[in-house]
Amino acid sequence: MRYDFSAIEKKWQAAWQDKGTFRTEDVHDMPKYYVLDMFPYPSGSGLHVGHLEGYTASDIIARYKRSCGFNVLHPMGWDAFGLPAEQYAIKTGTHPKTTTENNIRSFRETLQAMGFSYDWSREINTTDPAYFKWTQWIFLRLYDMGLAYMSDVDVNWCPELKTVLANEEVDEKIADGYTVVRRPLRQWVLKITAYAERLLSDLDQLDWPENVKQMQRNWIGRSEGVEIDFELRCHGKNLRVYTTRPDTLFGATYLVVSPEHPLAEKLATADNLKEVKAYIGGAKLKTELERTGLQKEKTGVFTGSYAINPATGEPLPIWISDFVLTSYGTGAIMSVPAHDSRDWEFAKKFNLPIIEVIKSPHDVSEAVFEGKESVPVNSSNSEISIDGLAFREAFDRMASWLESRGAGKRTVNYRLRDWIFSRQRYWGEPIPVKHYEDGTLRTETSLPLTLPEVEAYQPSETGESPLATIHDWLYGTDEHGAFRRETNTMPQWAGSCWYYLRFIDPLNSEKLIDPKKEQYWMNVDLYIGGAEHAVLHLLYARFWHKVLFDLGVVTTREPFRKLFNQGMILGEDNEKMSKSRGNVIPADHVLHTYGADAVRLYEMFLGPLEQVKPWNTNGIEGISRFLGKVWRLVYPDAEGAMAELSDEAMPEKLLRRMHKTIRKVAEDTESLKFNTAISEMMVFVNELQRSGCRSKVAVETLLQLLSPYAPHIAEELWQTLGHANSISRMPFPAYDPALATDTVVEIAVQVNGKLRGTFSAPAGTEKNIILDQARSLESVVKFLEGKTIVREITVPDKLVNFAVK
Ligand code: ANZ
Repeated sequence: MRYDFSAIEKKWQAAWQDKGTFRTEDVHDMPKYYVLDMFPYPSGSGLHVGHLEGYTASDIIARYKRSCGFNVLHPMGWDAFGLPAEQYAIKTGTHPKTTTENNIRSFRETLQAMGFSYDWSREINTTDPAYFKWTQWIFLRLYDMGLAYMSDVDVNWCPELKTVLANEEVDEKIADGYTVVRRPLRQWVLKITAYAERLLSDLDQLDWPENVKQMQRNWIGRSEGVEIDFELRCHGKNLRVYTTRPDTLFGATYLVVSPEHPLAEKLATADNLKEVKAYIGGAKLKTELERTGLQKEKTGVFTGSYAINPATGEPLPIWISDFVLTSYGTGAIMSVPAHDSRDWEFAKKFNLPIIEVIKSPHDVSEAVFEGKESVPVNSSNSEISIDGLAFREAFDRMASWLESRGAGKRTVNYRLRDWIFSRQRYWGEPIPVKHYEDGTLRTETSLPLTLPEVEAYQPSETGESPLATIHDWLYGTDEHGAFRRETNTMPQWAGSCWYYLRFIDPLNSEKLIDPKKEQYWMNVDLYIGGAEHAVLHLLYARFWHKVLFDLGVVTTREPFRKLFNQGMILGEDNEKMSKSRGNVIPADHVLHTYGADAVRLYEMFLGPLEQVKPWNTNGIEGISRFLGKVWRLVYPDAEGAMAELSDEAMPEKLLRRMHKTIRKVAEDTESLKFNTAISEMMVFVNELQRSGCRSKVAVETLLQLLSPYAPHIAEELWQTLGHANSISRMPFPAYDPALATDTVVEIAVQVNGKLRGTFSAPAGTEKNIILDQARSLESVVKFLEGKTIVREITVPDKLVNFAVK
C-alpha cells in the first residue's frame, strides 16, 4: 500500500463531517476548554501558508485537549464586513454579499482541506442579519447606558476612502499611502474612556505576552499630573494647562495653546489677529502626522497676550502651535524649554527664554543627590521651595502649594480617546436609530435593521454613506412622527467585539447568549492570532466585554484568559508575503502538492511558534519523508501487505525512549512548543525503525502522539490496525515517570586496570560522550598526562578502562 495522502485526507475529512466527530456538546459535566482563532476576513486573495500557521496551532491544542478529557469548543467563522468587498463592489457592481459568499466558500474549503477539527455547526458570519441583530442590540445597550453618543468631532477623514477612521487606524492607513486630514463631522462616538482605568488594571490578571499588555498600557496612556491655572494679564481669566512636571514650573517661560483651543483666536491682540487667523486656518489642512511628527520643524504664532506664572509672578507670552494636541489634557501647555526637547526646539526657533531648573549630579554638589538622579534648582519663592528635592517630593509639594492657592489641581489623564464609531460606508451594520424632525432621536424597536439594496456603492462627497440615497429605506413615519434613518454604519471592528460569545450559543434567537452556557464556557482559555491586533481588536473587545459584564450578560471580567501571538511566516525571500512582491505561497498550492498532514507538521516544525520565520520548500520535503517512514511502520513496502505487529516486548532502551517521548510531546504540546515535540517524535520513529522491533504498542503510541499534529495519517493507520473508533477520541497516552526519566549510572574509570575515579551519567549515554567525560575527569587526567592511550575498553553503563604506554 502506497501512502496516498490525497485520498486518505479526503476520506477522513468526509468521515469526520458525516459522523459529527467534532461536534461539541453545549454543556457537559466534563471540564471545558475553549480554544479560539482570530477569525479571518474572507478576502478575495484567499488563504496563504501564513494564515494556516495559527489555525494549525489551535487545532493541535484542540485535538490534544480532547484527548486529555476536555469538552473542547473550537469554532470558526467569518469577520465579513469591511472595505475590500465594498471597494470591489464600487469597481465591478457586484454586491458585497455575493463577493463575501464566494470568498467564504473558498476559505471554508481550504480550512476543511487542512483537516481542522472545527465544529462547523457553529459557524458564524458577522454580516448575517441573525448575527448582527445582536451587534445592533449591544449598540442600543451602549446607547441606553450613555456610552454611545453623537458629537461634532474633529475626525480623521480619509479623502481617498471617503470615510472617517478611528485614531487606532490612522498610522496603518498612512503607511498604506492614504492621506488623513482633520475635519469636523457629526459622528457616533463610544465612551471607551469611561473604562480606561479598568481596561488598564485588569491587564494584570491576563496570561498574555508582556509586549501586548505593554502596548495596551501605552495606548491607554495613564499619566498623573497637575492642571495649573495661569492668570491672563488682560482678560482677568485663566489659561489652564496640563503638565506631568509641576516640579519644573519655575522654568516655564512661555505657554502654548493648540490652534483649535477655544481661546486661541480670542487671545490674539489686534496687531497679531491676521497672522493668528492665518495660522489657525493652515493647521486645519494638515494631517495629524504633519502636525505632531517628532522630526517636523516646529511652527507657531505669537498671540500678543501674556499670562502670569503663579510661581515666579513673571508674565509669560502665549503662543499658538500645532504640536500641541487639541484633544489631550487641556489643549494647552506650559513650556519648559530647558527640560523638554519639543519646547527647546520651539524656544530656539522663536528666540524665547530658557531657564534651567533641574540639575544632575555633575553640575551640583553631591550632597543633595543622595538617592536621586536629578534635583530642582532655582525653584523657590517666598512661599515655597522645592530645591534639592527628589522628583516625587518636588511634584507633591508643588501640587499641594498650587492647590492651596486655588491655582491648580492634581489630575489623571489618559491618552485613550473615545472611539469614533460611525463609518460612511454601505457594507457595515446599520446603526439602528431614527432621527425625527424635531431633532429628537429614537432607537429602532425591532432588530435587526437590515441593509437595503443599493445601485451604487460609492459614498457621497458630503460624507454621507450610500444609504442616504435610498429614500424608501431612509424615510418613514411612526407614532412619533416622520423620521429619517441614521445612514452611518458601524466600523469593521464591531462584529469581532463579541463573536467569541456567539460561538457558544450561535442559534439563540431570544438572547445574545444563554446564561448557563456562558457560565460553562467562558473565558476563552486560549486565543491565538497575529500580533497586529495587539491594540485595536483586543482593546475594543475587552471594552465591550466589560460593558456586557456590567449588563450582566457575561460573568467574567475579561474575555480572553490566555493570548498567544504566532510569528509571521515570511516568503522564501525572507520578506513579508505580499501580492506586490510576488512571494505569496498560496495555501491551496502546497496543500495539493504535499497534503494537509505535511503542511501542518511542516508549519509547526519551521521553528518556535512565536518566531518570525521564512518558508522553505525544501524543508517540507523532509517532513514528507518523515510521514513516509511513519507509513512504513505499518506498511513496510509499497507492494506488500501490512506489517505483522505483535505484543512483543520492547527492548528496554526503546521502551525508555517511548516513555520519554510521551512525556516530552505532552509537555511541549501543552506549552505550544510544537517544533520540539515533532523532533522528539522523529527521534522515536528512527529508534523504532532501527530496533526492528514489531511492537504494536510502540506503533499505536506513536500514532496517538502524532494524531493532533497529523490527524489523517494517524486516523488511517489506526483504523488499519483494527480500531473502529476515531483516534481523535482516544485518551492521550500516559507515561511511566520511572521510565521517562533517565536513570543515572555510576561509571568506573580505570587506567591500566587500576580504579582512578568514578562519575555519573544517564543510562544509555553514547560511548563517545562517556569516553570524553572519562578522559577529562580530574582524578584521571594526571594518569594520562604524557602517556599514549593504546586501547579504550568500555562496558556500557559500567566501566571505562584506558590502556596506556
Ligand atoms: C511641562 C513639562 C516639562 C512637560 C518637562 C514635560 C517635560 P504625558 O506624560 O504623555 O501625559 N502636554 C500636555 N498636554 C499636551 C498637549 N495637548 N499636546 C502636546 N503636549 C502636551 O505628557 C504630558 C506632558 O506633555 C506635559 O508635561 C506637557 O509638557 C505635554 F520637562 O509640561 B509637560
